Amino acid sequence: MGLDVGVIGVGMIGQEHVRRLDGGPGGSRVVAVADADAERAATVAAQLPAAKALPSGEELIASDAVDAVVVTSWGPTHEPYVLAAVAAGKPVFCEKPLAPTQEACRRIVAAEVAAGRRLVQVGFNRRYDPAHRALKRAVDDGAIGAPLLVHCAHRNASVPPHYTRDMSIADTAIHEIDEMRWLLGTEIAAVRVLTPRRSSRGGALQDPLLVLFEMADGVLVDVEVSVNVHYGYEIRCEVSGETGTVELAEPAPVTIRREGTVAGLVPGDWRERFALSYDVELREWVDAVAGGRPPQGPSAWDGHVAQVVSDAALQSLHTGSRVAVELPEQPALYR
Ligand code: ISE
Repeated sequence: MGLDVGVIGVGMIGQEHVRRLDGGPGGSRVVAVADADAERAATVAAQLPAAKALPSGEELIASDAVDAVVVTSWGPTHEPYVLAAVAAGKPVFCEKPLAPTQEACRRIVAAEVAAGRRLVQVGFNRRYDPAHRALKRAVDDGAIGAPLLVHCAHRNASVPPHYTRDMSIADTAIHEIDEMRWLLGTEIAAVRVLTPRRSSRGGALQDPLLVLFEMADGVLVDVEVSVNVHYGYEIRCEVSGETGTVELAEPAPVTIRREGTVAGLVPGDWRERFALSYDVELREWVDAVAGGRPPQGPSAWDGHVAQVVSDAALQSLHTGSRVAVELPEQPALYR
C-alpha cells in the first residue's frame, strides 16, 4: 500500500502538510506540487525526493502520477480544484474553509452526490486533537450529564496584515462552528455576534468579538474571538453539564515554579498548539484513502454547513441582530 499525493498551494499550511505527507507513516509520498508562485513550487519540490513542480493545479489533478489531492491554496481557489478532483474520481483533502461562499460549497456537495461516493474531506483539524477528542468522549459518555452551556475562547497572538474583520468569523471562529456541531452532535440553530469594547491593539479590526450559538437542542455556546492577545495562542473550551463540567486542560507540557510564581508556557501559534492534530488528521486520511475506503473525517456537507453558519454569523456581525440558521436538506450520502 502507499499513496502518491499532489499538493496544490505550498504556502505555510501547504508546506506543513507536505512535511507530514512525504514519507509519512501510512506510506504516503508527495509526487507533485503546484502553486500560483511557480518559484515557490519549484523550491518545495526540490526539497522532496520524488516530487515534480507542475505548472497548474489542473495539471496536477489530471496527472496519472497523483492518486490523491491536497488543496491548501487560497480559499477562493478551492472550489475549482475540489470539483476537478471529484470529476477525476480522486480523493481530495481540502483545507478549511471548503469554499468561501455557501453557493460554492453547495456546488461541491452536488458534484460529490452526483459522483455517488465520498471523495472530499475538509481540514477541520480540531476533531483530531487528542484533548478535543477526550473532551468529546467525556460528553458522549455522560460524565457530566446533559450538556447545558459551553464557554470557549479562541485567541491568536496576532494576525497578518491581510486579515480583515470578517475573517474573525470566516477564518477563525469557523473552527468553533464545526467543533460545536461535532462535540454536541446537533446543529446550530441561530447565531448572534456581539462587539465589545475594542482592543487598541487591533488597528481597524473589530477585536474581540463575542459569538453566541443557540444549538438546536437548546444548549447555549459563547465564544470569545480575540486575534491580538500578544501573549500567545490559546484555545479554551468548557462544557457545563447537569452533573459536572469538563474543560480542555492547559496544553503546556511542564509547569515552572520560581520566584514566587507558577507558570506554564503558552503555545506561540496554531502550528505549535495543533501539531499533533495535523499528524493524526493526515495519517487517518492517508490510511482510509490508501486502503480504498472513503475518508471518515469532516465531509463536504460539514464544510457546507459550516459556511452557512459562518454566513449567518457575518450577517449578525454586520446587522447586530440574531440570525436564524436555515440549513438545506442533508443528502443521503452524508447520513
Ligand atoms: C488560521 O487559519 C487557523 O486555522 C487557526 O487555527 C486560527 O486560530 C487562525 O485565526 C486562522 O487564521
